Amino acid sequence: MTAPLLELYYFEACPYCQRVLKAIDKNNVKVSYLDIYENTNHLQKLLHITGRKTVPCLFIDGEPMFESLDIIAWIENNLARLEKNA
Ligand SMILES: N[C@@H](CCC(=O)N[C@@H](CS)C(=O)NCC(=O)O)C(=O)O
Repeated sequence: MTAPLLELYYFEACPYCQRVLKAIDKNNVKVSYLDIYENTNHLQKLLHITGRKTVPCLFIDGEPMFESLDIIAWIENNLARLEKNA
């Protein structure tokens, strides 16, 4: 089974994003990061796909998940099948 592709829309100063980033870091999970204020194209894409600009938003194989605590729980419950950083 291939690992799901993970893309996190976030921005640095967001405390909810920070707790997700911490969980990703702690578990060494491989994620693509899209800072919505560093690159406003990311913000436009988030808005276009979800109709919202709320972060954190984790795309799991293209499906958006909001809510930092839901995202952290999902990561922890799916660790075995997630790709890790080398
Ligand atoms: N309950 C949410 C709160 C997320 C949240 O409020 N994020 C703020 C940034 S710190 C945001 O994106 N606000 C803009 C918006 O929702 O349009 C979570 O835990 O993820």
